[in-house]
Amino acid sequence: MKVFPEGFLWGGATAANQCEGAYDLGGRGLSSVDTVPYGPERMAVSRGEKKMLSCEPGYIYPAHEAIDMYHHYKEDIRLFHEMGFKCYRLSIAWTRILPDGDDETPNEQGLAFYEDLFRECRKYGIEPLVTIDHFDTPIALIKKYGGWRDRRMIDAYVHYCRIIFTRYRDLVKYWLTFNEINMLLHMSYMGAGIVFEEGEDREQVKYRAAHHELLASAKAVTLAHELMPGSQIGCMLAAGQFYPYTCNPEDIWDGLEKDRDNYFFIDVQARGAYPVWAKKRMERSGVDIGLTSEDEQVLRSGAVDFIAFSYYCSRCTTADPEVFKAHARPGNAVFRAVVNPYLKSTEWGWQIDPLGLRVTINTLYDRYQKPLFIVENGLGANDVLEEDGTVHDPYRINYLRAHIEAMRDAVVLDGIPLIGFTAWGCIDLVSASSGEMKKRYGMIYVDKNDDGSGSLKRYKKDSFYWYKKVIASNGADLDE
Ligand code: BGP
Repeated sequence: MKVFPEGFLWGGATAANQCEGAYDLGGRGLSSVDTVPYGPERMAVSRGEKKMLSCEPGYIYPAHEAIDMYHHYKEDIRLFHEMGFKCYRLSIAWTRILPDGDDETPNEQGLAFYEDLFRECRKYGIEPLVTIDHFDTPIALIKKYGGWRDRRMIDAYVHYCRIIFTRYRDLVKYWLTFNEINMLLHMSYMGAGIVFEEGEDREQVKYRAAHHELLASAKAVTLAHELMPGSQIGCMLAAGQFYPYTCNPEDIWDGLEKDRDNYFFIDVQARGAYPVWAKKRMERSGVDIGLTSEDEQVLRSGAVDFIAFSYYCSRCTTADPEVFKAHARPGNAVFRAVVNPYLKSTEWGWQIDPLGLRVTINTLYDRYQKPLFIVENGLGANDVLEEDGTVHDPYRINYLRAHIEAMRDAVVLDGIPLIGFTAWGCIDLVSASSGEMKKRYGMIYVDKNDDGSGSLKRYKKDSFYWYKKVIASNGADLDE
């Protein structure tokens, strides 16, 4: 059965800070994620509520070694090829290229590292999909400017883009400007290098930073088209529709407003202008982003070519504070939401909703009419490595199968143009929200533990063989 279009980009996704390690090798400078510790303070640092701009004694910083892909990338890409990957999404660590974020001359060792990595992909016919900034702000720029709160970040970012576009124009066609750009509202240090100061208006700081990232993104799109004709450059949303908890119109409105918090970013990146409601909303809450007519021109000419997104789960919301209190998602969740009683949850409390993926795909296409790309989806679970080196992960296969089926329905039944699907953390890596290794997403197991111990040896899980079959059949064979 022919289901997915010819050339559909099947593959996997990672991010530099979650897998490379070698944080102080090859001339690399310190980056925001390098100072986000494992343990109870991680969320406060990620949100910009606790200042930690250097590595302090007594803490574990998972990004420092991660799974040491810096030294294992040839082996890892070979394994991706064995699975049949057509595409590999990765991010460039800004400070490998520019250790201080805005150095005049780039670091040749960093440039050479990615050049070799891209060549390795090309050798196997794997299309690289590159995230320019995946939770990655150079510490030197955080110290100099206070992160993306400052407009001068835009020039630093464009300078970085010019360097990588020029160097990799013959090796990379697909680019993403910022990973999960809407995350800066929730994890402001991770998403924008922001540490809040005592008593400052946080909404004002966040939306200014958002405006600066949106301008930087638009400029990157324009520059990419100029320097790399034929390149495709996209935005990237942490997606997942908000469902109203009941059909009470108050809940419907609440859902619409919460969705707008996220679409706010993509509306600008896809259409090249702020929507009317966004301007009014900022005006009502006294937020001034410093929008000029020149900015409007920049945004207009820098609309993206495609919409990429991550999807793990849908979200559920209520306008009633009592209902919220009674049903709030447990733990330190990134998105505030209530538990959807119709859905099961993962070990980490993320609700499993494959049909929600079809809902999300359709909503995004209705809204933007641009090709879509699912660049993250997967299940974080506590896998067991057996004595004989096998890992049995039927739960991951079930999760992925159900989501690929929903994606197939969106493509085949609804006719939505989808460029590809890259499963998140195709090889085990550090969890962004929790810093854990034991929250594993991979089809390849890496022997590395939360306390930093482990041989770093790679093992194929059952899902490895299953995904290989899925890709070989272009999505027609989803059976185990
Ligand atoms: C997204 C990020 C990724 C990744 C993923 C899974 O928010 O883009 O970096 O980590 O979520 O989340 P986690 O690692 O917190 O389980």
